[in-house]
Amino acid sequence: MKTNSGVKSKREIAFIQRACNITDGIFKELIKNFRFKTEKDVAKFIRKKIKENKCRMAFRPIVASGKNASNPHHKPTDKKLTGFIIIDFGVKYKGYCSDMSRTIFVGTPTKEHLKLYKLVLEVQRDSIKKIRKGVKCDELHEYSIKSFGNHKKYFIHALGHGLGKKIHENPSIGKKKGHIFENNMVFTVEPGIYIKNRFGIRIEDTLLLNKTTKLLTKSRKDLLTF
Ligand SMILES: [Mn+2]
Repeated sequence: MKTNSGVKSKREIAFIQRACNITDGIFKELIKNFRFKTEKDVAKFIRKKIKENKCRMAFRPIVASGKNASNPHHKPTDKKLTGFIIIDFGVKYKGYCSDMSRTIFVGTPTKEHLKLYKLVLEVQRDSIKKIRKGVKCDELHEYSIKSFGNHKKYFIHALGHGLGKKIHENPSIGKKKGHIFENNMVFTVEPGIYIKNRFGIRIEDTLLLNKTTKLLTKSRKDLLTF
């Protein structure tokens, strides 16, 4: 087995599943105790919980509120939480990464907010359904863009990426050609919408392809409002 093929061993998959379970646990605690005021408050909580679980960060957590969420790589600030909040984090368990994004809402969402949240969720579900052994990764990316319909110009990054010891590994699920889904690949599917100076929405899970596609991160995806 080529180490950079994106195909993982049983042992590697078990470690990634554990990292994903810990990620789900941290998210559950986060929403149970949601009294945070700023992006940094949320990021600090996540970092504390990662340490308590004897893990490392897979990458610096992204917490992006309101306009800041229109930048997919935003760094947490002292900005007060308002509107859509993208929370993107992962842990490293025995050297193996998880990666998950959820978008929650602080305040009262409008009809447009609800409609767009639903759209991102549907694009994620429809894209996941298409994944089979032999499917070309760039064609899945293309399919997800089309699924955004009139909103496709707001989807500005790749649909997903493999992960393992590193947070970005093969396969690449974007414009790049030559990557094909195979059994025992672990990867993310993370469609999003980024409307400059307004808001952003991203929903991301870590998944395993093993005949069917299984979610390794299982946190709830209904729009939580606080
Ligand atoms: Mn990711």
